[in-house]
Amino acid sequence: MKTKKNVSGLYAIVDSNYPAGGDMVGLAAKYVCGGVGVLQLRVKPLENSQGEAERAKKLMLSVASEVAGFKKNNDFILIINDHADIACQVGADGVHVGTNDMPVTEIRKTFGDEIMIGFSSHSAEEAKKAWEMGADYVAFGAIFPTKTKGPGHPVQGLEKLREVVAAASIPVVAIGGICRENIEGVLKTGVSSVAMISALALANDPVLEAISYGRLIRRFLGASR
Ligand code: TZP
Ligand code: MG
Repeated sequence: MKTKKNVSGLYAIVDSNYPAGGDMVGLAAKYVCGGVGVLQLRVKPLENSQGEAERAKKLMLSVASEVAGFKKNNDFILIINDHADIACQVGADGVHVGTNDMPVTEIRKTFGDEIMIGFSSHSAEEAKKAWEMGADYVAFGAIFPTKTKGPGHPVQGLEKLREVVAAASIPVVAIGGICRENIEGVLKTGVSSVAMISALALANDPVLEAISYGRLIRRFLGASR
């Protein structure tokens, strides 16, 4: 059996709506060039209709197939948001799901032990479910206010993040509104990894930004562990 790698360091997310209509493969290439440890591809339907869900899934398959090709010459963990079947089809490392997706236990049963499973949690109770169900890592957020997830999304703050990290038996990935001004507080909680969408996608030079955040995170986690 393949040994599963642990999620750690900078976790970059390429989101189809951020920027809307952007070149997902091009941005993924930049993050890989910037040495990210983990890269997630995220394509959300723009509206609640079967046609739109199909369009989004088709786009995901095409982007994921291309980005999986980068794994030949680069060492990074590739995660597909929502679609375990696409993750397996393109040879990605894992899938990331939330409470409204295929349950973690069912993904395990269907796709086996080798697939890495990440679970999105938005409360300490939901986070606990992640390790109880057999996920490999848990994402917790939004830590800070963020426009990327849309309005009405609960903000958890650093204190709750600290509690989740202390209770967790699997790596914790912090997400939501994390940027240069607040990342040190996040790293001090003992998280394994920091996920970002806008702080990387909006940078003048996403390659340099990924390199810089990656170094900062490694330096901090290396020094404190
Ligand atoms: N889940 C919780 S917050 C969030 C997601 C997908 C958005 C993260 O984006 P950003 O731009 O890094 O705040
Ligand atoms: Mg989902």
